[in-house]
Amino acid sequence: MTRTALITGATSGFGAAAVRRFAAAGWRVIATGRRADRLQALMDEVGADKVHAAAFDIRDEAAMDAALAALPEGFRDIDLLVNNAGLAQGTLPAQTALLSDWRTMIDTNVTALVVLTHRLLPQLVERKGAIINISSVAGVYPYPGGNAYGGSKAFVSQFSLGLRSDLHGTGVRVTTIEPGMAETEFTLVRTHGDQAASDKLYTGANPMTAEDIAESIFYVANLPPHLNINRLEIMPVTQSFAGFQVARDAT
Ligand code: NDP
Ligand code: 8X3
Repeated sequence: MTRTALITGATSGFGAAAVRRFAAAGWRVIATGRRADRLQALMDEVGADKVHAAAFDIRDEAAMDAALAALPEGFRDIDLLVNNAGLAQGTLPAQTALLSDWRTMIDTNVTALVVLTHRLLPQLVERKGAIINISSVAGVYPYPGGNAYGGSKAFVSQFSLGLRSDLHGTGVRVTTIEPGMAETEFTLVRTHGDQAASDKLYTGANPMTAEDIAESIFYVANLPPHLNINRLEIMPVTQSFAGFQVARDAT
């Protein structure tokens, strides 16, 4: 039986790689994101029979509802929701960070994810489907400049555990994937378009790739139906933990 996944944030990075991975395995995929040209290119590449492009800003509830209402025959019965769309903006400490960046992260990473999940839960329950939420190690381990981004991802991880608890007995599976450093457009977005900063972060670090995470999403989605991975934290070998910091009196 052909299954259908809705993957948000499919115009680049993890989401685009996941669309390719699922479609290659015979899934139908609804691919979302704001950049319609990229979604069209993905659809042209993979095939309109396998991918339906739905371009909308995920923070726009009316646009989301219109896109869901306009799903074509063959893409209406959603078995898997991959909440992947998201972003970090800024690396400044909280005391100098832009409130507008914080709002953008919370509106996208938290509020939009909650709204879309709420919209799809009834049919996911009906179909004994699955939800895979893309959180981050930033939601588990604090680091300077992580402030609202880390907070938004901690919400995603905890919300996922709460969903799993509420969905007890329904057969619906819920997993949080918490990746560490992966080279995508993430740092370009975080730095408001600073390609040099993005290159500097990843050069020589052997980071994870979008395909690594797409493969993990695919693995989780294709486990036998009696198994649920609650959370999956993944880092490149080159990344690990730093110690606490101590501020000392001037001597
Ligand atoms: P990318 O920047 O490459 O992709 C982000 C995707 O999110 C894009 O498709 C973008 O589409 C979409 N998106 C962002 N804002 C909106 C919006 N308002 N409406 C609709 N879509 C939106 O980054 P990644 O692939 O790396 O990130 C995917 C997820 O993984 C994010 O949630 C990120 O926080 C998380 N993550 C990333 C890590 C990394 O190191 N790369 C590590 C851990 C987690 P568009 O701009 O076209 O709207
Ligand atoms: C992105 C991973 O470590 O850059 O969520 O915050 S990190």
